Formats: sequence, C-alpha cells, structure tokens
Amino acid sequence: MRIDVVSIFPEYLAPLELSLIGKARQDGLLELNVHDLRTFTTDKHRTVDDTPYGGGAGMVMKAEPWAQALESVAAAREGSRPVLIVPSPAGEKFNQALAYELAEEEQLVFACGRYEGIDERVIDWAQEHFTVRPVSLGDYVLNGGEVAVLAMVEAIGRLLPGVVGNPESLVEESHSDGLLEYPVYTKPSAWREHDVPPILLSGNHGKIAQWRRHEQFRRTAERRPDLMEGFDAGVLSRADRQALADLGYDVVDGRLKARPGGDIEN
Ligand code: JEB
Repeated sequence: MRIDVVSIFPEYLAPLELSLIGKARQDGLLELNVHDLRTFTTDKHRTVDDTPYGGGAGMVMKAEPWAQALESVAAAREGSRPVLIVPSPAGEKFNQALAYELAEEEQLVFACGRYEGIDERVIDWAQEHFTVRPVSLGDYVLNGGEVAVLAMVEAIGRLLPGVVGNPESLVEESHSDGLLEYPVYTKPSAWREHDVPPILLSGNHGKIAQWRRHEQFRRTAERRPDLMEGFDAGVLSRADRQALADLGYDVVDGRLKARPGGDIEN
C-alpha cells in the first residue's frame, strides 16, 4: 500500500516513523510519504489560507495549493483511482469496518486541513481524480486533521499483511466480534491487595473461555450498551444466554434486546 499525507505541519506526522508503522515501512510493506502543502504555493508568502466568504470567524484553506498537491500525489500512481480521505468533524465516523475496507486499497491520500477547514470546492473537484471520503475520528473537536490521520494510519497499517507479527491477535481483539475485550492480567498473581481472578489460575481452559466471554458481555453492557442491541445472538450457548439474562438482556428474533424493566437504561 502507498499512503500520501498532505499537511502544513509535516513534522506532526513524525510518529509514523516509529514502532509498528515505522517497521512496516522499513520492511517495504508500506510506502508512506508526507508532503508539505506550502511547497505547492506560488506566492512569496506561501499563503495557504484566506478569509471566509459570507463572513464569520477564522480562516479557510485556499483551493489552489490543495489542487496542486493532490494532482501531484495522484499522478504518482497513474491508472488507479486513489481514495482521498479528508478528516473532518463533519465526516462519516471512522471505525474498524472502515479500517478493514481502506486496508484493501492500493493508494490512500490523507488531506489534513487546519483553521476552519478546506474550501469545499476542493472536495467537489477531487471527485474527478479520487474516491473522496470525508471521515471523522469521533464527536469531539480537534484543531486539524493530523491527529486523526495518525490514528487512522495506525488502525489501517496494522491490518496490512505481515505488519502485525501474529495475525491471530487481530482476530480476538476489540470490535472484531462487536463486543469489548475481556480484562487481562499478568504476574504477580497477588499485587497490592488485588488478586488475579482465580479462574485464570485454574488451568480449566473451557471455564476460562466462558469467564472471559461473560466479562465481555458484562463490560459491553456497562460501558457500551449501544453495542449490545443488535449483537448477533445466533451463536450463543445456554451459559451465554443465562449470563446475558442476568445482565438484563433477552434474545428476540436472533438479536439481543434489553429487557423492559431490566437494569439496562440506554
Ligand atoms: C479534522 C479540523 C475545525 C470546525 C471545528 C474545528 C481541519 N473528529 C474530529 N474532530 N475534529 C476534526 C476531526 C477529524 N477527523 C477535524 C480536520 C480539521 C478538525 N479542523 C478544525 C474545523 N471545523 C480543521
């Protein structure tokens, strides 16, 4: 996969040199280029912003430097249609399903805006060259797209073949089965008056698997009740159903449903 990132703060993307993603680049699994938007300006002051039409606070990023930058990164891979990801508080929410989808692409281009965002005509124009996806990291306000790109590149990069050493660790983890992860522990078994749950020391792998699954249900019901409704209940054991009943969930038409009058209040 090839990834191009365009930003007025290319140093902000320096962490992509490190750790898993840095290793993937060294191993040739990922080609990542960061471009300084200002190198695509032509005026003496290397201007990238101007005042908004219609008035209002703040500045807006000018269209032409963006068009120059995006044409340059699109030309680098002729013949294919790269995906242009535009981080924006007004985008579709980034999630694991989108990470998997984007991990299949040949080329991703990330356009990091700043100020009040990028002149909307860039988004319209870019559809001629790219599949354009405005994407939000979540419902909170950042100052620009760079932090969102760090998160998305890490989430996508670790799904590329060969990047994560043990692919089995991708299977078990959070959100691949729609539930939160079970809690994990390591040595010592007794620590500052807090013991590891004894079942984990029992050596009974059937019981341990069941306990972990029930911890996933318990945590998800407590912290993310939105993930419980609609969970595919088609694969539940009797023990699973009992644990879920204790948490206030019944199975209705193959889906979980919070029992009216149960503990769960969404
Ligand atoms: C992404 C950005 C800004 C209104 C307020 C602030 C470019 N989850 C997210 N929150 N905020 C952003 C984001 C993502 N992804 C985000 C790009 C830009 C915020 N701003 C500041 C723009 N409009 C500028």
